[in-house]
Amino acid sequence: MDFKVIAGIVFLIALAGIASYMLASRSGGLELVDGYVVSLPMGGGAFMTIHNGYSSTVCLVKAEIPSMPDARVELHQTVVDENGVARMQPVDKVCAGPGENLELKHGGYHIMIFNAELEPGSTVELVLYFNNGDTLTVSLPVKAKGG
Ligand SMILES: [Cu+2]
Repeated sequence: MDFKVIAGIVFLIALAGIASYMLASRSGGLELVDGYVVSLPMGGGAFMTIHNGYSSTVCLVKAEIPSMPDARVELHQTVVDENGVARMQPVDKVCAGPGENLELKHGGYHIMIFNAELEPGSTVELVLYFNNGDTLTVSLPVKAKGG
């Protein structure tokens, strides 16, 4: 083999190494970017952004508040009907594509908490369950409505 062939092989091996490193560093899992809970008379609403670092779509399928076993926690979506009235409906899952953010925000998907007293200024811990078997525990600050 002459030098050019050897140099070419060395270059390809280096490329393969870089590619596998990039793949490995991208399978970083799920990470909370930001979030908070709004206190409401009957419970509250949880809003947050979770980054999906996986190379496949991941869906949030369930949420719990372990410190409040009586609380009912549902995944909701706000939809505007044909009369322009915004309503909330339960959904099975909220998904994020590979490398994308899972967004729970006002006017869209959110976590609804019933039968719980959430005190503004306190912190509430939610456990989030995903369809790939992952669980993510997040501590979120509780805010007053409009605050
Ligand atoms: Cu809701």
